[in-house]
Amino acid sequence: MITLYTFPTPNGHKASILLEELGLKYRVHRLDLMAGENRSAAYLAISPAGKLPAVAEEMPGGVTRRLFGSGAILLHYAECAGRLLPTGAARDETLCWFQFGISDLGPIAVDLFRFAVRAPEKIPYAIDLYRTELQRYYDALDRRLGEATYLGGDEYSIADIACYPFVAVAAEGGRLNDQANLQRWRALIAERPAVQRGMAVPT
Ligand SMILES: N[C@@H](CCC(=O)N[C@@H](CS)C(=O)NCC(=O)O)C(=O)O
Repeated sequence: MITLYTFPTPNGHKASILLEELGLKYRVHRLDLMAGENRSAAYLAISPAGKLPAVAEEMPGGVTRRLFGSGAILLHYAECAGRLLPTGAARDETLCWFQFGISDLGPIAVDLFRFAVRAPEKIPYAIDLYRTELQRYYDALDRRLGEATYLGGDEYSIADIACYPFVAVAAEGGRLNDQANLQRWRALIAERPAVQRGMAVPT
């Protein structure tokens, strides 16, 4: 059985969308961040920096597999299932946009949130820097989606899952008005029943 340790955030939603898309059976453990559960010794044994999402999977022979970070979770289960990661010509583009979602789009969106919303003291330089950088990423996604249906090409893949939750947050905030291709793609992904279920985890 797979246990998904998560919280309602874009990084957590990447993992729950993936598990829903693959139809894998899993139980959800909603981390109590307010109580510091993600910094407990038990959770640090699964996710060494106390970050979510993470997965613990009971394997035959009493062994537990742990995976931490949305990227590792997406890649691992897509490879195991032989789905959502093309093996042919689209693999390179899929991996590039997958990585873009994990290491560019996600971290910059989180940093903008920290400086623009969370920071007790608002620093205009930092807010402008992250807002401009994030805009640059939305523009890159928009150009790519002007030439292909999905980020990897003709097929829906882990590249789309790696980017979608952060794009959905931007769309809800009314920040995608100039990116028609990105809006078209967001609506297409949002229609998927597995995406709708994954975005509702944890309840
Ligand atoms: N690179 C990681 C980033 C994970 C991350 O930053 N998770 C945030 C939630 S979106 C978190 O764990 N926040 C709680 C904390 O930092 O204590 C991934 O893609 O999963």
